[in-house]
Amino acid sequence: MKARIILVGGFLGAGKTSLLFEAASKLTKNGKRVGLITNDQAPELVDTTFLEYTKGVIREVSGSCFCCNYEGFTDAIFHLMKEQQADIIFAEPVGSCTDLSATILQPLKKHFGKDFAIAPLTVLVDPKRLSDILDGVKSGLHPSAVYIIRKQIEEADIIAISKTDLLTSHEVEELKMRAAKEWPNSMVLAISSKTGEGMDKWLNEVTSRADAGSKLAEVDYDIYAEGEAVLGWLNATLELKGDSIDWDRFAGNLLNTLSRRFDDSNSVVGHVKLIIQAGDNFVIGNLTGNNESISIRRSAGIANEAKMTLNARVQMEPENLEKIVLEEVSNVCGTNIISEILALRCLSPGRPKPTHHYDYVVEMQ
Ligand SMILES: Nc1nc2c(ncn2[C@@H]2O[C@H](COP(=O)(O)OP(=O)(O)O)[C@@H](O)[C@H]2O)c(=O)[nH]1
Ligand SMILES: [Mg+2]
Repeated sequence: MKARIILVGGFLGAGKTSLLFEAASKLTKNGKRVGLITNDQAPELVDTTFLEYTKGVIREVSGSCFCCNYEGFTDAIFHLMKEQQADIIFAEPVGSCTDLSATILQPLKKHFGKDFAIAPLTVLVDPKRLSDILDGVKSGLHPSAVYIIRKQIEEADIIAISKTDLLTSHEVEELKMRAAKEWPNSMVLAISSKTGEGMDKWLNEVTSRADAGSKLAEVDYDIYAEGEAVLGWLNATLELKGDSIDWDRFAGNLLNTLSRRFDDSNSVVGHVKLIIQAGDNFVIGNLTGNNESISIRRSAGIANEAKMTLNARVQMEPENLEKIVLEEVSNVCGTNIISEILALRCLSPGRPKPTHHYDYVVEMQ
């Protein structure tokens, strides 16, 4: 059996990592050898740390997105296939990335169509963002960032509405119908990683179909570059030490104060996530919009020492983002917790320069 590569795209906070976590855990339990490829502009990724808990095998491609580091991406695929014997490889591109059909799927089909199977491109969309887009409502996101989301959906083989546990079944059906009307050439599915609803149907599609990259979106790279450049990007890892600290509470307090600071400066949050590991335990915290969007899952318990990885993508200058994050870490640590920065990268993504760009759909033999 050929290995299979499954790409799951979608904007920051859409639910990609949560879906991959559940899918990888499920397939691993069923005896599959699962590989996972994470991706970011810089190392120190919360997603990589989190996905390590699935028992899958992980490869992180950092320093550039998949499309601009196609070699790095294909090296990761071959490593997982050959060295780790992975049967199924999930890959999560950077949330602000689009044009994956032209820059990743077509070249993969052309170069490696005989080496591994390539699943249809799934693009996850948060239901609130999707209905805002369909209603033409400005959610505070820069118009060029909204452009990126539209292009992501446009090129999808499968549009997957995420977090359906937050909607009534009537709302889910209505949203599915509206999406199907707007993008009639794509399959529209609805999934909740939280309840597992829709998961088997989606897994069935991506593990059996081979029509990857059936369409191309026409992407204006000036607008795309602007949509990415408006985001400040921060990845940091810190060592934290104190005396019997409640790390779940610490995670909640930090996300709360950060959220307030971003709201005060009218800076729209793409995604702020953190993972705190204390011994064998971990807590993962997310902020995907305003203060109400804070979610804290799992528990790191009470311990003296912990390691925190924090990733923030916020619509503001990177220097300002770094200043706010460091100030609030220091405030929440107070006099009880000593923090030491182990790694810190802060940037604004440069103009995307894909390794390959196909202007036609490669047919699979
Ligand atoms: N209610 C609910 N929340 C979800 C679901 N999937 C993801 N989330 C939340 O959405 C936020 C972003 O999730 P994540 O998987 O990191 O998104 P990514 O940036 O697309 O990888 C987190 O707070 C998750 O807990 C879901 O099915 N239901
Ligand atoms: Mg993710």
